[in-house]
Amino acid sequence: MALVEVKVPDIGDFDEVAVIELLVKVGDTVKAEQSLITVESDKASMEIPSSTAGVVKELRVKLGDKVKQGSVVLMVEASGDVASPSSAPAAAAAPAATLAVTAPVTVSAAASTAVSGPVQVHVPDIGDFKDVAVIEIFVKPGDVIKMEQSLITVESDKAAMEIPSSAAGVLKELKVKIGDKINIGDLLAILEGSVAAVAPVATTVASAAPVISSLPATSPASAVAQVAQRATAAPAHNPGSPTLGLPHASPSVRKFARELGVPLEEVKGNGPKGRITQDDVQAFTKAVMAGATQTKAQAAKAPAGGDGAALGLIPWPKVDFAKFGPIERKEMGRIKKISGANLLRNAIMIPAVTNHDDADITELEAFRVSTNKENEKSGVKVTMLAFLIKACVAALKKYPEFNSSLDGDALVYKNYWHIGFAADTPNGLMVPVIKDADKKGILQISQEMGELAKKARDGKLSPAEMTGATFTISSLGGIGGKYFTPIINAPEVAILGVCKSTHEPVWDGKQFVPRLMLPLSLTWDHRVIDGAAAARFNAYLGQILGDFRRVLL
Ligand code: CAO
Repeated sequence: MALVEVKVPDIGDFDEVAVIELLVKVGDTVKAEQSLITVESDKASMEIPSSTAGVVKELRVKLGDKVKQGSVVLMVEASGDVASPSSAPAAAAAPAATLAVTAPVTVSAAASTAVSGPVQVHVPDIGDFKDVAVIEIFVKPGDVIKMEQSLITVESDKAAMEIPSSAAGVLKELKVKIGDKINIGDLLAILEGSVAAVAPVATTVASAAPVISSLPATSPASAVAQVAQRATAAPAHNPGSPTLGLPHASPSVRKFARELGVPLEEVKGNGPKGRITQDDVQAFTKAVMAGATQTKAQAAKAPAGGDGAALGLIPWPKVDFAKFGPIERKEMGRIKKISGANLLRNAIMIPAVTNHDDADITELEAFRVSTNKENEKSGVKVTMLAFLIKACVAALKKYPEFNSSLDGDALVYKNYWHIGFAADTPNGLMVPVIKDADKKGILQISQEMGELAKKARDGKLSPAEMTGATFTISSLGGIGGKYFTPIINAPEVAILGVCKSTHEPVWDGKQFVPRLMLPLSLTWDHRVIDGAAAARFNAYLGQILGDFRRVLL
């Protein structure tokens, strides 16, 4: 079978365009007309199709190479299905013909004339493209349209382009909708008002400056200035932010995204110059499926307190309890409702894991009891929770990711240590915060805790006293229990649950001795923290509680 050179076809006025994407690799079987590479100039990008079918034997270009008409892209072992001269080159040259009219050169302000009244905007000369589909509409009736502002995007199977307005004014009527197939001369829109319309002669040229693929539309007046700028730095894709044009992606990637229903404007591009690649679309899809991220549409539909419908769950069971016995219905309090909605979100959205461990607090408890005796008259009672707060600060400093928060794809490490503690109140669960716990001693922490817990029970906590925590401790030690699985207080990434200490027989290497063991349950966000780090955190916490002198090491 013959080895065939596949060359860059006629790409019009475009000379020395950069290869920004390789869409095939050696060993791939390609069809005639299949896209092989994407090239990009400062104004447009397009995919270069294969003129023949076969197996790719050698790639003659790499990312960043500059190519022009006639450059060899790759060597193909032809399967015999070589596109006929009449069809293949023509098809390959189709985008080229379009590109040839994209030069933003000819219109000057002098070409414009002031007119008023309704102005029809037609589809300009878009080259060889016929019956191209409208895939995006940027404007709506009532919008004030500037000259050359992009109105719609059309897309063929090889390229996409924005169609600019040939006039300025208020949009009265849009004559196309998504999915419509359009051709040169079709009526696009009717504008009204005192408008400056491009003179007819210029219209054909200037408004025939469609911007292919993803770069924003260029106004002729500013085109020359922008050319130099874009030649070195194409606009970086800023996911999530409103853009005038399309996200920075090739037509095939956009088609791929459309097929999956992926909102491309929310995908972060990791390709050259922030370009969105097929891998980026796949990674975004996986993240959404795994629940690690949400599309904006999903976030908008998220349940407030919910019945689970938005999560695709079966409805909450509705039972007529009165059928089974006497009942009394009481509306839940405000705090319970608020904390309930927060707990639900945190339980659903955080991939949480809990590690259980025990700390030997025999000596620490003896110290606590003696400290309380010494300070009897001060009125400040020291409980184990104050020591736990101090020990947690030390562990958070040693393992800073536990003191961080997720912000998109970034972790925010906080260089302050504000510790929240869950307080049981008649109105429900409240979490007052000990600010700057790293700078405070056990006695001060105990005193503040007492005051904050009282305020919580009296419903007198200020918002400032309940915000800013970097880590939370939930202690049920005064009540009982062995272990439990506390729910992380987002946007924190971990929480420590503490239960009642008990004397247990512990093997000291020779014999069992009675030791006071404190059960610890650490829940952590698996997106941020690994199991090994969590085990180390717990182990270190246990060591400190066993001997606080370790904090000094
Ligand atoms: N093991 C054994 N005893 C413990 C202990 C532990 N881990 N922690 C506290 N105790 C003891 C104290 O020493 C105290 O004993 P004495 O009365 O004999 O001195 C007694 O239990 C009561 O302590 P406390 O609960 O008043 O004090 P605290 O500092 O431990 O806790 C506060 C303060 C506000 C956190 C607590 O009162 C509280 O509200 N806890 C509940 C938190 C909660 O609801 N968490 C669940 C959240 S998830 O739904």
